[in-house]
Amino acid sequence: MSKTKTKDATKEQKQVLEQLGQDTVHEMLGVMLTTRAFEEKAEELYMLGKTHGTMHLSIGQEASAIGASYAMRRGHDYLLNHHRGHGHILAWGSALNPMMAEFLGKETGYCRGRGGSMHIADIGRNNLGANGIVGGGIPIASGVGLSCKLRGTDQVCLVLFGDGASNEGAFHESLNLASVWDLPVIFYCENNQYAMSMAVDRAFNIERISDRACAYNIPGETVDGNDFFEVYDAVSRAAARARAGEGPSLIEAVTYRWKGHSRSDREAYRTREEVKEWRQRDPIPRFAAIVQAAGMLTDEEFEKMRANAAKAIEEALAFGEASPEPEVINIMDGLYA
Ligand SMILES: Cc1ncc(C[n+]2csc(CCOP(=O)(O)OP(=O)(O)O)c2C)c(N)n1
Ligand SMILES: [Mg+2]
Repeated sequence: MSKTKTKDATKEQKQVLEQLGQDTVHEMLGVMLTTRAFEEKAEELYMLGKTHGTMHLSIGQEASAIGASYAMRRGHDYLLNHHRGHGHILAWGSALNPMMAEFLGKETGYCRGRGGSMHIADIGRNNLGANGIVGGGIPIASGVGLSCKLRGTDQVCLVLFGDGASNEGAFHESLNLASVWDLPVIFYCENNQYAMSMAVDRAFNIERISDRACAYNIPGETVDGNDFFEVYDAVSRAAARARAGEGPSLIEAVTYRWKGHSRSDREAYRTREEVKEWRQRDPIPRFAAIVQAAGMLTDEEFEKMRANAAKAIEEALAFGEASPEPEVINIMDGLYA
């Protein structure tokens, strides 16, 4: 880790880390490392044909998941994640074993093996899951926000979606309604520069996706999605605003996916140099270096976290592999019409 050491942590960064406390900061680093290890294993399992359906990796986007989730009251507030969502689910505090089991399509998985990689919901923690329809979570979030408002709770709904999703009609309709009704929703766009093979500079004629907030008279802000502190700060402010009854916000987190859109992607639309350049902005050592500069992490502790993450993945894999497949007789369970 010493190779990536930054000069120092700023006063503001130290303040945030102190407020969170060392245990939480270590937990967050652990989740980032576990997410990375989960996805590296997921890729391996996919190549071995041990999983079904498709898979979207968020390697390189870990600071976004952690920063956004830890700024919320995870488990009390609502989350709608998206297809590239392994990191969102772990950051929201869900358990690794049922997650790995779901990935493997086993009965012990969060959705009893019916959902797989893309549909891991954890309703017990108010994670309402992802959607196979790009942007499908965005109108649901406005509905959740309306529900919170009508029930008079203090909950806020965080909905995550990609740059591609923000070019859909449902995005505009949902922001409009949430704004008109002052709904407690945080619209959080992970701009990872591509929607499948479509680069953002070919898909948008505006400088920033967050500029669209002004059309709905709500705050819009762009942050460095690979910087935990920027994400955490923006989402914290948006959550406070929503909780105070002041309505929704739009946040754009600029980040990058290191891997292809899905495993079948030949990545003909970007250069190796571009990927290499973004790999140097790895959000995990970047955050770890600041935590270390703030005196809250040693090299030994970081190495131990890395080892713990690898061990947890092996244990989860053993759990998943030993779990039963869903039985055909139960195939209609959970199906509603
Ligand atoms: C309505 C709809 N259109 C198209 C697709 C096919 N599709 C799946 S993921 C994806 C790209 C989404 O890009 P973005 O929203 O930027 O998220 P990212 O994959 O980059 O995380 C597309 C076009 C779909 N699933 N649903
Ligand atoms: Mg994208």
